[in-house]
Amino acid sequence: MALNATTIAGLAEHLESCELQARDTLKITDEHPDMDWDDAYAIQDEILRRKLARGAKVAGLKAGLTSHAKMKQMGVETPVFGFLVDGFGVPEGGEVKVGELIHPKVEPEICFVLKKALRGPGCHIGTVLAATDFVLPGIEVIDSRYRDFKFDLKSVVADNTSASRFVVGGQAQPVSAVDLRTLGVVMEKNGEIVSIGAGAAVLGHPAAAVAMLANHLGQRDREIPAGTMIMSGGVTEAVAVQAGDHVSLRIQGLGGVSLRFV
Ligand code: 0L1
Ligand code: MG
Repeated sequence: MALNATTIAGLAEHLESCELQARDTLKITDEHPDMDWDDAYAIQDEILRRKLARGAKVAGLKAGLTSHAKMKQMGVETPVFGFLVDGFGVPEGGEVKVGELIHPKVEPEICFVLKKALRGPGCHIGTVLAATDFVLPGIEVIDSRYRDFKFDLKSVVADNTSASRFVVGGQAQPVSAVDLRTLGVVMEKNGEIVSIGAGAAVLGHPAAAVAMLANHLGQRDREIPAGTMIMSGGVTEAVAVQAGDHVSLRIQGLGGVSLRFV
């Protein structure tokens, strides 16, 4: 690691304050160009520790930048991983207050809920499917704390991969009931289709993103516990939203979910 504990704690406090106060910042690698991946995930861990100390509960995990559309949109080539806490969750059809956010965008997600823990290394699509209880649709609201979404991957990881709000719902199905590669995904904003995709847009198979997450955590001697909900990454590029927008997502065979921005 290139950063000491004091610097990591200070950067976590800075990024979380930006999140809580809806204030943007320049990417942190501008001042810490030597920051490495372990530093980036240590800052993210410290943000989680701060939230848990205030009573938050982990609500799930996320993989990000797992589709070519998202990678191209953000000019990057590697998936990243983050966490969700209960305060990020929005009820189905519920409201997201844009005044609490900086520059929110929405993306359609295929979400997995595990019945068995997954521990890497060595996880693959097969082990993920065997460990999955059900899949269901979700909308992730991302809100990078970096000005104009200008960042590099280490800065994004430190910023908990832009995690902000999410909704899950629809019609949960066992993985045996769907072909996760050909699942059609349609997202609408204010009644107009804004993105269309299929499950295979996520690393060829969305379970591959969950396997990558398990292998990533395995390198840190951690696992994905049974019962965890995992967002496997935006199927399409993210779409900007503002107050007054209504966003709905339908995923073939899994029903739909929606959000209103106020
Ligand atoms: O969920 C995601 O795809 C996170 C992406 C992080 C970068 C961004 O803010 O687009
Ligand atoms: Mg996402």
